Amino acid sequence: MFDKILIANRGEIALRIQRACRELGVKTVVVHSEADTEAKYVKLADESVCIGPAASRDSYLNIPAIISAAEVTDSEAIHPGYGFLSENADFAERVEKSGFVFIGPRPETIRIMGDKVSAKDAMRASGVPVVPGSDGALPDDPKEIIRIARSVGYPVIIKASGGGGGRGMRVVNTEAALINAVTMTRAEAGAAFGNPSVYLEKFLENPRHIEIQVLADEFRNAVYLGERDCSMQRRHQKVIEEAPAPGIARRLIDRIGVRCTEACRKMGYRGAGTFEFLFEDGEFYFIEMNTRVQVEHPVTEQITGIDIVQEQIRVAAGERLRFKQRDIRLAGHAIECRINAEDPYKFTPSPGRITSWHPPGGPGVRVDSHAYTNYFVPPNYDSMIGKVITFGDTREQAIMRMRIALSEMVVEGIQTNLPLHRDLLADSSFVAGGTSIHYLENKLAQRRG
Ligand code: MV4
Repeated sequence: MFDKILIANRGEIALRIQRACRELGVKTVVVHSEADTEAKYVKLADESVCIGPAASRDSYLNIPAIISAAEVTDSEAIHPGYGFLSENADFAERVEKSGFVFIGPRPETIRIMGDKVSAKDAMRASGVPVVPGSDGALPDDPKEIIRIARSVGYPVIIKASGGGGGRGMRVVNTEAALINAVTMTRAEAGAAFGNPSVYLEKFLENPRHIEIQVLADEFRNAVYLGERDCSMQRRHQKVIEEAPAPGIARRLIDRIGVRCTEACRKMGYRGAGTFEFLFEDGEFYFIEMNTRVQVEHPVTEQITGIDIVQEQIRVAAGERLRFKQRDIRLAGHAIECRINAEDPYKFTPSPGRITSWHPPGGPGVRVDSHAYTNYFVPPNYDSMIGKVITFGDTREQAIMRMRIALSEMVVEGIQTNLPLHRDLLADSSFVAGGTSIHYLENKLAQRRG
């Protein structure tokens, strides 16, 4: 096991990684910006290094500063958390070239998954079902593009190979609009990602977002830890996640999960990863793979009893996975509400000083947050200030516990989205389960109109 790990992130995930390290007996170094100097999780770390001003590009995205911090503190490995540099293949490569372990997959794997066309190619090769479409980048010839779209059938969606997470996409309903949409998406993709390559897919109109969590070691052992339903989202920002996904037969999930682990073995995948699928009419369609730990990993931890962050660190240190697929047992149900410092219905950010912070507690309640009374939420970063996770034997119990947790929780001094969460936990469609990716935006539009 490592002696010391550097955490190249901030906020709740920096604290989460620190806790995993403590349990493993690993010392921690936290790097931070000038805006995060006073944060309690920075003071809790064994060591901390200020790596630059508040702006992310000068601190949390400053690769030379992070590598220097690892050198001066004699760290052995770097955990990138989520966001920031976590899926930057060049960063992973420079970490390894500098003699440190990157806690995540090999740089080549990150690069393949970062290019959505090559990611889909890799999945197809392993028998993971993908959305029907161009099976590769679109050619230049308009006649060829028209032929492909006809064979797929309208509506179609044009996506940038270098995009992902909802960036660089355009829906096309008719042949008349096709070529212009391809031209525009190419131009935007070239400017935004330095890669004008685009591909085409059948547009699924009312899917759910279901993702499968995997863990793999460097000896080609891989397991899947069930699925998460992340359909409750607004503008590609997830709001509530849960595990398991309501109403999907276990044998269907198992069939896809096995394919995901086969893909991991074939790629030589190492670490934690997530296969994202759209689920419609009983079928799974792969869209993207995330090569990092995700915000919503706790719901999977609660139903499997596996500490995903500790396992990431163990496999990065060269250990073998400590369980086989038959050892993975799913029990109960978990729900996560992301708590954001924002106006609950206008969604404008609400940074500032938290004058009182009363987190919930009791049976089946977990709070992952770096916030506290008198904590100042900086305006420079993502607005998420924590996560409330509840779990129970059944979905009904997890829902009841979440309602109680949300009713107990008090945050003063800033606005939060707690009122939205209280609304959603009382929403009859949410309670019934199985809402699509468009549900929340439609609900919010009705509220307005
Ligand atoms: C799609 C789709 C419908 N059909 N692809 C958006 C984020 C990116 N990961 C992929 N996205 C979508 N791809 C096809 N062929 C609809 C979306 C989509 C979406 C997906 C997951 C979660 C929320 C979403 C919100 C809008 C659109």
